Amino acid sequence: MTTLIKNGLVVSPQGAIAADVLIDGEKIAAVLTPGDTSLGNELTSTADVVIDAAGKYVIPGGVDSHTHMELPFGGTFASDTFDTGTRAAAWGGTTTIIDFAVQKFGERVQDGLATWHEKARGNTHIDYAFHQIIGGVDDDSLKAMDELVNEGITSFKLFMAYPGVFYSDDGQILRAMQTAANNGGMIMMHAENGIAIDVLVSQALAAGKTDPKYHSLTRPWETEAEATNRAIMLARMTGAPLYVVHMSAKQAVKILQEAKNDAWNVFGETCPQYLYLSLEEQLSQPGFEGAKWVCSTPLRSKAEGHHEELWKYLRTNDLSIVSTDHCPFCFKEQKELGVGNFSAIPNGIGSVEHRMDLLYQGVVEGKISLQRWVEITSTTPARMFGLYPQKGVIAPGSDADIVIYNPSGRTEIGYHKTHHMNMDHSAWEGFNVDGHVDTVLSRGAVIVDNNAYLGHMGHGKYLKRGLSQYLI
Ligand code: DUC
Ligand code: ZN
Ligand code: ZN
Repeated sequence: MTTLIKNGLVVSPQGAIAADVLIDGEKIAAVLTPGDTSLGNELTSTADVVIDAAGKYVIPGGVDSHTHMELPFGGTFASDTFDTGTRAAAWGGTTTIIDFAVQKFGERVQDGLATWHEKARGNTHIDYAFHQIIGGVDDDSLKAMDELVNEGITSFKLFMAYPGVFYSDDGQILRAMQTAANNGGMIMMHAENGIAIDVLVSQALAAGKTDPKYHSLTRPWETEAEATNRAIMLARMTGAPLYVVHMSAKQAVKILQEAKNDAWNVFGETCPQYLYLSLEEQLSQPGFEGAKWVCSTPLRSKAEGHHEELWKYLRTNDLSIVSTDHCPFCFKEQKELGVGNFSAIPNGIGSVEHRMDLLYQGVVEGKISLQRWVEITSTTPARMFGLYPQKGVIAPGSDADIVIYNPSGRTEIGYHKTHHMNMDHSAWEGFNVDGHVDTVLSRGAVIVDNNAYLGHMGHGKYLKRGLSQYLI
């Protein structure tokens, strides 16, 4: 089957051009200058389906390179399955996710990965790939890292936080980095000083400070900046590339910037929550309400200027990617596990459905350019994690993952509005934004059109990834 998307403005990191996009089956066949009859004229005049994108942007489908479907955390599990989470992603114009397979402490890496394949296989609405969390660095898991790189899992997340759960000490981190330096893999780091945080948490609780806001106050920016610096230095010692996930403190990004300026292979990611939500406005809401916004790294103070600095770092490419760290928990019975003790609130916010819209708001407000929007939400994540040019670009031969985005549309975000995630609330309630995801194609199939869902579970395919295409 052939589909022609006509009259739209095709946006890439290089610019925006008026072009028609011809799709043949699951792939993009041609990107044509409107009115050009020298190439593909016959094909375009006989396309089975024609979609008129006049006045709209035609962009590569979003690539969310940081999600946690069904993550075990704090005695419960993230509430989105691969079914509900990828369906919500599709609604919001994300056509690929990279989720984190988990090696729990004491488990073999391969067994953790097999569990993740079982959770996802046949259950996703869009294409998906995996990173691997290494929850216990030892000889066996280091060997497994080599095996996984050959199987298309080319990035490994380590934690400097959560002692006794996912935590790795510096020696373990160094060994994993040495392994990655050797096999070409990327080390992804949750950079917070978990040992110091645990002391601050105990002291706060002992002093009767139990409200959700203390989650942020016991994880001050210094704990993120110190860990970021340490991770960079350890990576430097080994030559491993380093990708620091969910950065929220401006001081931590400043440290990363210095290493980038020295041309080291270090990269940073932030998430919509750190660009919009804050300690003052959300996490400090009265009573237990703030639990909705407990995530790690934590929401930070707007008064301290983190939010504006992060937007700036997105413009300067010191931050390369905006992913979601999608890790949803219901308020009832999940967030509520932490009533009277903020440290027992499961950490995470659900955003997989709203990332493209929330970041487009940055374009509307003049914080990033239209091209940069596409770059940080689609093209760079695809290149960073070895999926390009299959994903992240509208070009002949690439998968026909395409979003037709309407800049004149409007999206009202909220639990009873544009919310399809498996949560009983929205961390984004009341965010009404310009722009609307009108149509979404995944490998040539229209899965969302005009507020109707046309996709189905099982459509998504597993993607084996190559090495990062950013390494120097
Ligand atoms: N941070 C979160 O907010 N949730 C899951 C794990 C993490 O690192
Ligand atoms: Zn993390
Ligand atoms: Zn995460």
